[in-house]
Amino acid sequence: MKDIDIIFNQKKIIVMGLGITGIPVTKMLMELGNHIVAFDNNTGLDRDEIYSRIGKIAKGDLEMILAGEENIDISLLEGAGLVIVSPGIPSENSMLRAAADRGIPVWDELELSWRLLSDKQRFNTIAITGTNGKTTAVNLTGAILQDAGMRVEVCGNVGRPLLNTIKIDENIKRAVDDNIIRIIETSSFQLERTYTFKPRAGVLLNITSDHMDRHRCIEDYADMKLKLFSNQDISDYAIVNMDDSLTAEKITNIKSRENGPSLIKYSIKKEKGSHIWSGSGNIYYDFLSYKGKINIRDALLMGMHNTSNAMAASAASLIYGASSENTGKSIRDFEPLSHRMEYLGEIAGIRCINDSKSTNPDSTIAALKDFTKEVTLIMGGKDKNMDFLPLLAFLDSAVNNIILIGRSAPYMEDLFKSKGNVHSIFRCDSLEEAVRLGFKITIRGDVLLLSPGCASMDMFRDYKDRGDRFKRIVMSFKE
Ligand code: UMA
Repeated sequence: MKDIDIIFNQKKIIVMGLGITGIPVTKMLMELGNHIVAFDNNTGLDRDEIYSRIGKIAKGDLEMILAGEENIDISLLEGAGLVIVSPGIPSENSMLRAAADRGIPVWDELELSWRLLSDKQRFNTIAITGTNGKTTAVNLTGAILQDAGMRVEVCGNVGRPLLNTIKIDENIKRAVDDNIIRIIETSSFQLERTYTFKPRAGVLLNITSDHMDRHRCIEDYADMKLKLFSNQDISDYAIVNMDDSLTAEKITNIKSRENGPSLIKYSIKKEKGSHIWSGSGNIYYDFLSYKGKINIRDALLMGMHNTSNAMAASAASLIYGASSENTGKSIRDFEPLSHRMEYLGEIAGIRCINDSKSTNPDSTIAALKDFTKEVTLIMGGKDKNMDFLPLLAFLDSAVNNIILIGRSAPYMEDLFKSKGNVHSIFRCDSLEEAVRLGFKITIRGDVLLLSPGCASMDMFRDYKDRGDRFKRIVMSFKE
């Protein structure tokens, strides 16, 4: 029996986590007639809502257990053939450790979905990973290929599991419809429990400090990201950002592999032996049989980091047959996504920008790169044991005032006061208070920027909730 056959054999399967991935996984496995035991450590989840999201399914059945980790009965693993785990659940979880001890396979939803794809469908995959810029890069690649007339599905960590793009034919035990190009945003959490994943084009945007509460150190985190390339062979492409020092260092491993993927390197300037570079409003490319230039002058996406994202998206799109002209037009027309350097306009004489998606120090660095001493920066939130030292130089060059919020505020205040050069550091208990202070202390014509560099969950539901509230508060100053 092949591994994937297990899901067609009406078996007992464990699903860990009933969130964005766990619910469609449970639904699909029930539709195939399996007996599902689903766990979630959040005892506050609404059972009725979960049942209604799964819908009425004639086949299969579901045993739902909502309990703290310490109250979960490991013996429920008895007779189970497979565990599908949500990305946010760490491998130290007692149920996962017990499954590993018993030799029961533990897969991420990405692994499950990948095993259901046909060879042609796998050939039509682009996977994009990196600490920052993933969501912009997948959406931009999707826009380019769609504008070029192709059928595309943007999925993965972007908030839409790969499984949601798949329709299974039980007779052939595979997904149907070969003519879709799937662009998959891939996180380190997903890659951790992925084994056979082999995208035709893999893109690594950057690796900087993030999720250090989950991965023990930056090396472990980098190793997870590099799993993107580990199954690739000579028929595949590894597209990498040479401006990112850790990425540039780690790709030696890809270079030295016999029959490894074609390495396509990009950087803002040509010097780094790159195949793709930028200059005078253009992206230039010269790799394999591809050579030409793409006009990106007056693109709506701002900043050098976005030129870099555009180079990555261009490389992946050219491989799938997009032309220079179409690619340039799609990049120029692409509107920045909400909560990512989203310009809210000049309000009470102050330029306001919502960059709530910044959840690690490097994304705040990217936000500050285009400014000189003109920014009042609102930052702080839930820290993930990240390294804030590289941020200091950019605070120095771009920021006049720092307003700190959230759980990390005391730590950051100490760090910035002892090591940095920005003297105006304030602490506020709420975002409302921070914005009010921001309008008071920012000079007319300068910038009020929310770029927290931290996760949001200490004060908000998620980064979108944080950004939406920022926008509402800022807009109230219009009057
Ligand atoms: N849960 C437990 N025990 C735990 C942890 C979580 O029972 O120890 C439960 C939670 O109560 C929740 C469920 O597991 O009900 C699922 O939570 P989850 O957050 O792990 O997973 P999903 O809701 O399935 O969402 C995941 C990604 N979440 C994470 O990686 C944490 C989503 O990325 C992704 O959009 C979605 O799959 C679809 O692929 C979010 C994210 O924050 C946006 N990603 C990180 C990032 O971008 O930095 C990696």
